Amino acid sequence: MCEECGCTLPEETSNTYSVEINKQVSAVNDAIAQQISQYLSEKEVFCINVMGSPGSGKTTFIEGIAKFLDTREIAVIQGDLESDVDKQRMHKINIETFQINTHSGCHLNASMVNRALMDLNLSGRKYLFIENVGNLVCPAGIRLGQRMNAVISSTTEGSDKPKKYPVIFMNAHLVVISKSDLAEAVEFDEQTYLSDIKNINSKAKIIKTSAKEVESFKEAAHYIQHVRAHAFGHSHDH
Ligand SMILES: Nc1nc2c(ncn2[C@@H]2O[C@H](COP(=O)(O)OP(=O)(O)OP(=O)(O)O)[C@@H](O)[C@H]2O)c(=O)[nH]1
Ligand SMILES: [Mg+2]
Ligand SMILES: [Zn+2]
Ligand SMILES: [Zn+2]
Ligand SMILES: [Zn+2]
Repeated sequence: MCEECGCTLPEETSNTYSVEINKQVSAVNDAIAQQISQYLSEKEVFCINVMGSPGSGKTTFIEGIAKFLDTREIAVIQGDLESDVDKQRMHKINIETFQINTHSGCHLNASMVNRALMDLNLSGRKYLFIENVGNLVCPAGIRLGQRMNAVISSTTEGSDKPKKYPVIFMNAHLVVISKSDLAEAVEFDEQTYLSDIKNINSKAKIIKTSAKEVESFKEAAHYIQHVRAHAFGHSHDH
């Protein structure tokens, strides 16, 4: 059973005892996340928790926006059940990356991020991207010390995702509609999608991207730059 998100908690065992354990585990996680947040803030490293279904385009998103940022200013933590495939992709574009393998774990937690931070060199970094385990449910409520939640949601998953998985969208600062080049082929209903998001979370910034179009990642890169400047009180042009 996952005591953090409680995702595999069978109904008959979700008694007061397991609910209590769940709360305690979550309090410990939040305390570590708070420390991470403070540590990163002191260094003015802006942390983005990149979430979304398996294959939605999370790694592609980081690759895409890295083209509009200085890669020396980026560090990445990759979370996957197994393999270092995504870490290798980051290395290909010269981004320092720490790979976490959760084995059966359905999301990252703050103590995993804490471990990764012991290894990562943050000097000169402005951005820390944490690519969470591909999952539209469990990562939603687990704090990692991030300043921004980005949900990568691809057209190929269908336009009903905000309605069916509201929690992750509710907490998103940035929603990226990825694979927009495939929208027509999969009959993605953008109007329904956008109006559902508006109902769930009217403040989320929504950006469309396509891996086939390098320029489509520019807006997201600038948005992240901009929010970072605000977060650390830097003066900047609009
Ligand atoms: N046509 C098209 N394909 C895309 C786009 N973005 C990603 N893909 C493809 O979708 C697949 C998954 O992309 P990734 O970026 O690896 O997705 P991910 O969310 O990081 O996947 P996991 O880490 O395994 O959860 C790859 O084959 C990509 O080439 C896009 O905008 N258009
Ligand atoms: Mg990936
Ligand atoms: Zn969990
Ligand atoms: Zn889970
Ligand atoms: Zn501003």
